[in-house]
Amino acid sequence: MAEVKLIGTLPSPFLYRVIWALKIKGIPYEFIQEDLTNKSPLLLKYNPVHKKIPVLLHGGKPVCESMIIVEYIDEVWQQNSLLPHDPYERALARFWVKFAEDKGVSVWRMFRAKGEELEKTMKETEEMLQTVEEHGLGEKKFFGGDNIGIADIAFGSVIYWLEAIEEAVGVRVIFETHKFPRLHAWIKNLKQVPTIKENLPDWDWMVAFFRGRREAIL
Ligand code: GSH
Repeated sequence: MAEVKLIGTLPSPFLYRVIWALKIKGIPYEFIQEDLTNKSPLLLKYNPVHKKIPVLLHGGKPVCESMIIVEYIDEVWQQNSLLPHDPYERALARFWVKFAEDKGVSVWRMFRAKGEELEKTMKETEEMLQTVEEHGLGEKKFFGGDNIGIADIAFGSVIYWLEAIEEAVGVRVIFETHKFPRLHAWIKNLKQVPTIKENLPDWDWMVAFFRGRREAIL
């Protein structure tokens, strides 16, 4: 098996998508910690377009963009499939991945906002959660049914980080309204999957990290 390396910075939610996929597949890898305040020649060489982490190196070849990396991992290592085999189910999974990509950014806008802008981004985040609650989850354990799949990986990094961002920003509107029983059940299911549970950033450290970053930005 070609050597696998992962360039990333903790506690990036995009990085964790890739970590989870590698762990679910049982692929050993070397982690290379990147300093985003002083980007390394390695990162600039392997992701010259966006200069962002995560970057997966497989046999020396780079793959960029977290969800593209997750799909790549799923294609190369076929055990514990993350995408369904059925074409229609596959399309549905990709639909929710795209939704997470398009709408999940409101969480990061929340992190960087205050006052009216914060209110606006919280509303956008709430609308995103409402849509997932109504149309994404149904009565299923995970997006695709009984097993964790690609849409869970995409949303896991949005929702778990949202909980930490709420803590850091000091707003608890979204997660204390109990408007989202399916989402709450889903996140509980997700955190019970051993490969996820064992590979989450330390909660207190992450909240302190985001608090510090927010103070520095605003
Ligand atoms: N769409 C990208 C993905 O899914 O991989 C987003 C990756 C991303 O935003 N990474 C951040 C980064 O590298 C860290 S969380 N930022 C450096 C920069 O913007 O210069």
